[in-house]
Amino acid sequence: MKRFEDRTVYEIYPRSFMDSNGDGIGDLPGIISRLDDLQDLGVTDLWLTPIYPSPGFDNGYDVADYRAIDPQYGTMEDFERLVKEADKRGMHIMMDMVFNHTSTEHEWFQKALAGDPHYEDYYIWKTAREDGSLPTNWQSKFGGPAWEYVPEKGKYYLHLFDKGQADLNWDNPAVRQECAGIVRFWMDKGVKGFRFDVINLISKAAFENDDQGDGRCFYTDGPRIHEFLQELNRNSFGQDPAVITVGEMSSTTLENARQYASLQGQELDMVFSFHHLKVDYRDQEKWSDMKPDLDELKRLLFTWQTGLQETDSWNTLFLNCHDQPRSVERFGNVKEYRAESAKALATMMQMMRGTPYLMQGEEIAMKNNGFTSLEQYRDVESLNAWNIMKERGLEEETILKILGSKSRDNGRGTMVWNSQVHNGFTTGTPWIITEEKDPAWTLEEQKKNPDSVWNHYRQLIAIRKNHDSIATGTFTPLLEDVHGVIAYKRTGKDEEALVITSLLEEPVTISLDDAEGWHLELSSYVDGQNADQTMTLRPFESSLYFRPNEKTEQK
Ligand code: TEU
Ligand code: CA
Repeated sequence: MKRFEDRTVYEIYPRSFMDSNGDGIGDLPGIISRLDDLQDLGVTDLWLTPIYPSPGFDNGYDVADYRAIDPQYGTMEDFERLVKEADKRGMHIMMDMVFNHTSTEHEWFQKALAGDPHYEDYYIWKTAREDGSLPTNWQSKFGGPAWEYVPEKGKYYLHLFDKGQADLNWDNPAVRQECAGIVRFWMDKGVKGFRFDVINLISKAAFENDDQGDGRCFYTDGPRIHEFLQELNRNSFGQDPAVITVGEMSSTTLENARQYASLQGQELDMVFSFHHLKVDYRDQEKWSDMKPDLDELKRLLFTWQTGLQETDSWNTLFLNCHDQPRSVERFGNVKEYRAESAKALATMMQMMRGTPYLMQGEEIAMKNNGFTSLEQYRDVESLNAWNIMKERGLEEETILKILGSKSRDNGRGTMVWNSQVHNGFTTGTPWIITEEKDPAWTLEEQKKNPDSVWNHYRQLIAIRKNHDSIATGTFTPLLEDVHGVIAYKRTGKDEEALVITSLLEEPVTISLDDAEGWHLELSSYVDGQNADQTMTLRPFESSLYFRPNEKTEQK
């Protein structure tokens, strides 16, 4: 029986989706007003990034209260209405659980600061080393040291992200019970999915032997991580088989992912790993300017596809999220082949084995923001990166170019609904600037055009629902040695699928050993080509073919 194999998740970044009251910030009534568009697209689950009360140093990933709605997004009644209205349209809500850290404005941290020992033990405190230096050399993911000093206590607290995000002490059973209780609270509200933020960082190793690299080896996939996830599963979402879960697993290994995402279901349903989105980091440095390494991209996609399949574990399929620049600019070509490259990337990703996660705006090939000055940026990581790159001595022009291609704000632009003011996102002043001048690229126009990127996404989502070979078939890599071409086969009970995608800007000729009997289902070009023993693929040409599989024919 299928649980999530035929589902497609759509990420909503509520701040940038739809503003209903003209304050320039997207909100829950705005989302409700757009549910019909999402139903038309065919997505089944809506992942909302955090909408809890928060001081907003990291756009809501600094949670001050896990059981309430931030007034800027609406009320709990609005949320309950959203669940109901989504349900009416066959869609489920997935909530974002930020359990590695809380906001320093959270009641627990405030009580800890005030000296309540019960709550002090919810966080990770250390004194300086004997020579007066920081407790360890660990670095914050947003730059600078991961320790913040609290003079009244004479101690430091750990923050792997912003100093407004204090890391929780998961070795304390009370913290684990609180988190399970929060999951159950949202399950009681009808939530049927959970995305767990940086969840493989929650188990910190003993602090004695520090000073290795930036410290990440001490807490990435830490010593008790599998135990913690199994316990959370038992005490919350594992009690309802309809709930689906995904862990954001920054830099996890394939070996760990196999266990996190085993279809046996003791931990999570699936994980996001980001290795394939670091193929344009020069020497692993994000703040660098580099074209993606397509050979490495293919190697990683195939390794994770076959690696998870071997142990009957499940994958996620994505190139976009609110932390990533837009894939159509990163791997495609928005100037000459915006439609073809957006469609090719979508086909290549979504037809693999796993659950697709789309980022709002991806389905209309939204571009990066094209910011030209620092003032336009909002993201804490980008603002810190500016300073870090300045210290490295980079020219401002170079820094702006790197931010322009790598900043998280690129994925956070406001939705391009139509050709009205601010593309229909708000009647007020948007919190971040996005502008699409060409009406052809708005959602409204793309819905009318059968050859649009939006319609291509709609077809892919429907194909997953109607074809077992795509939902549950096995994955076999093809053409492994052909540079820039990503090809594979999916084999189901009655049918096989063949997907061939060129990510190159120039034509490429390939030979196909097994070219018989395929019929073309979908192409990134309006005039797609049939499968043949020798084929010349045009720039960003991607094709999906089906045929009955041999076993069925023999019957
Ligand atoms: O992100 C985790 C993470 O490690 C990276 O996405 C990181 O933010 C950055 O891209 C490194 O260059 C999650 C959330 O998705 C992100 O929005 C939050 O800022 C972060 O956790 C902290 O909660
Ligand atoms: Ca609003």
